[in-house]
Amino acid sequence: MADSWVSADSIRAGFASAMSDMYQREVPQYGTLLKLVAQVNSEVLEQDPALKTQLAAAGELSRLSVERHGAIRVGTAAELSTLRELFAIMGMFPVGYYDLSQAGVPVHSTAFRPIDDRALSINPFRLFTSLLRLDLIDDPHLRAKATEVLAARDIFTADCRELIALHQRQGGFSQAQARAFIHESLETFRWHQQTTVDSDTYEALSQQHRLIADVVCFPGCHINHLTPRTLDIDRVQARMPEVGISPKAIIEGPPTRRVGLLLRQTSFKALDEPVNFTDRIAGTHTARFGEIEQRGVALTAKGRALYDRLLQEAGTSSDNVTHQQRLTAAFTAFPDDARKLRQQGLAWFNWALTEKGQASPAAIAADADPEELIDRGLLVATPMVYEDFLPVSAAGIFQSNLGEQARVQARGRSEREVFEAALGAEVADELTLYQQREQQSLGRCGLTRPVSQDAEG
Ligand code: OOG
Ligand code: NI
Repeated sequence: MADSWVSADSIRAGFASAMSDMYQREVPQYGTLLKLVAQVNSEVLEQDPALKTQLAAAGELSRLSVERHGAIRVGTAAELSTLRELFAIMGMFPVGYYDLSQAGVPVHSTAFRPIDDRALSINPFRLFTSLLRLDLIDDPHLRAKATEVLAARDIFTADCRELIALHQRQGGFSQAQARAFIHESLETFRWHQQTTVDSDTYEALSQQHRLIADVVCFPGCHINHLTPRTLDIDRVQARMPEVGISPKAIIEGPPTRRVGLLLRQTSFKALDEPVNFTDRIAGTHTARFGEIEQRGVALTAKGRALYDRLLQEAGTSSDNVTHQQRLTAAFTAFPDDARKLRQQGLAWFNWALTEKGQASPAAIAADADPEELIDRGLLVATPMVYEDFLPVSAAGIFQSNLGEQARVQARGRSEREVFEAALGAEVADELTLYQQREQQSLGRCGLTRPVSQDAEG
């Protein structure tokens, strides 16, 4: 039986595509955005054959059209740990810890995503998953009310829970079980117009923080955005108004570069959607939005520290042209050349033998200098795509979708241990994962030299 189980990769791909179909029906502007992104991506590839060749060689071309990330928010430890079990079935594991209270948002988070090269190149679907921090609600009565409302709901269908248990017993799913599992899982992330609270409770929670109302007042944890990956975010941003979408003013993250860094993102404002409260009063809720992103190279700790410093130095301005000029000026201090990025230990790369390299194994000594092998045409190094998130430094996206509101105060130490206890597992360290993948790629080329890592990072 075991060899006929459906692979986790194919369950993830099926789930990601079903989620995208559902969100297109729920939020038609997301469908419009997908079309625009697909069009811009195909134009970019047509105009830049070298990029096309590079992406194809890196196994990234095939994943581009299915590549998305999404975000969800849950209210309890039990919900989070069941999600961990559910996503494990799809080959998605918790990577990274994000303390959003630093950005004034009362949650902490991880990203469920595939971790190895093969799974990432098949379908890198990532879900940014936040756990509400009820301890950041000041009013004890309101905190108690929120706790009670959350305790009364089950965001998973009974069939979904049974399928998770079945998978744990069997160690896999048949085709029919995988289909049923995708169908049942989707229910957890569906939008509900009917809230679980009366209008006064909603208002009180919303006053505390809009995001608290978003997590507590609904029967499920609706997907709040899905984000396609574009090859030219400046172009998509410029053309969004042509298709009736008004983007936020500023593209977040680093400026345009020859070797793109980390992540650039922009979004359109959340929609006001009609909801019904349990006291039969009608209202609106604002949570769901659209976003696009352009992914660049993953940075080492040293590279990330430099990135954070330069981003801080550049500051923000309200108009995108000025903002991008300031970023570009600040980022002249960040090398924009693949070799310099490697030599200074700023970014991660995937190494592979060229045809010439494969044909001449004797030319490759285990302790050879990889840069020299590149010069001799035996080896290539491709920037490793950043697979994670930057929600704190891109706090503009959070804030633009939460409106002007008092920020919660970050308190005390990082709550990472609390988060991991709720999750029921440790989160993987993303830097370790990039380093391992780089090291493995060198190993496949017959090189044993350790990736040099600057400890000062
Ligand atoms: C998550 C926001 C994080 C991103 O792209 O940085 C995120 C949320 O709003 O729940 O999706
Ligand atoms: Ni996002």
